[in-house]
Amino acid sequence: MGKPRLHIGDKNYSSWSMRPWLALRVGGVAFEEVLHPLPEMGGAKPAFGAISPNARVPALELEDVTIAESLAICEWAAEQNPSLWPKGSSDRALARSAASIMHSGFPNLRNDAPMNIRRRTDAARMTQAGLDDAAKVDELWSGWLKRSGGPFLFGDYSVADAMYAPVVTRFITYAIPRSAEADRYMNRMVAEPHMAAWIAAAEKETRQLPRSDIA
Ligand SMILES: N[C@@H](CCC(=O)N[C@@H](CS)C(=O)NCC(=O)O)C(=O)O
Repeated sequence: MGKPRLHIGDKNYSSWSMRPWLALRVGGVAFEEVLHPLPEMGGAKPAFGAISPNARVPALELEDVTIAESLAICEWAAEQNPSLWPKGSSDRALARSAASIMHSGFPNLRNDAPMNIRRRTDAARMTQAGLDDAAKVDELWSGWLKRSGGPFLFGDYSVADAMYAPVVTRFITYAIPRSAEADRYMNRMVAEPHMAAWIAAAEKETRQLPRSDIA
């Protein structure tokens, strides 16, 4: 079989694509990436329906099936390389819980502060609900780091870190206030070579999405 193909959106904007891309890269799982421009708000929808069962990216195309949903793709990556989840059963359960909390949560933070790696603006544009979501993320990160002793949320880099990676970039883009512990974690995350490579590629992209760049 050829390499799995990961369909992703623009690296500057596609937060959901970033997560499994990181899990696959950190896990050392070989794959090809296929980048599809994300649609403009109200613009013509690209043919993501032909790529993925949920008509969204990311999607991982295997020989026999295509896997939709970022967290499911991360789980597949962790089946190829089990070190993407912590070893101990309680730690593994907690890391899975952390990843699920991110996958289903923090809607106000996501709405107020769409991922835009290149941009530098400020948190004044965010609602109190969005800032409250960010403060909750900070509290969770700090608690998990205290419990594990770091350097990543559950010790070694895990799927949980990949799931929170786009939030790290949002804290930077929107200069969201954070604790010293969260700041140190963010510095470790952006220095991680695969995340640094994604950020460098995002910074080279020139396409703009007005809903994120002008709003
Ligand atoms: N729950 C999905 C969310 C995927 C998602 O919303 N992807 C966005 C790009 S980051 C998308 O495909 N948007 C295209 C559209 O809305 O038509 C996941 O975890 O993968």
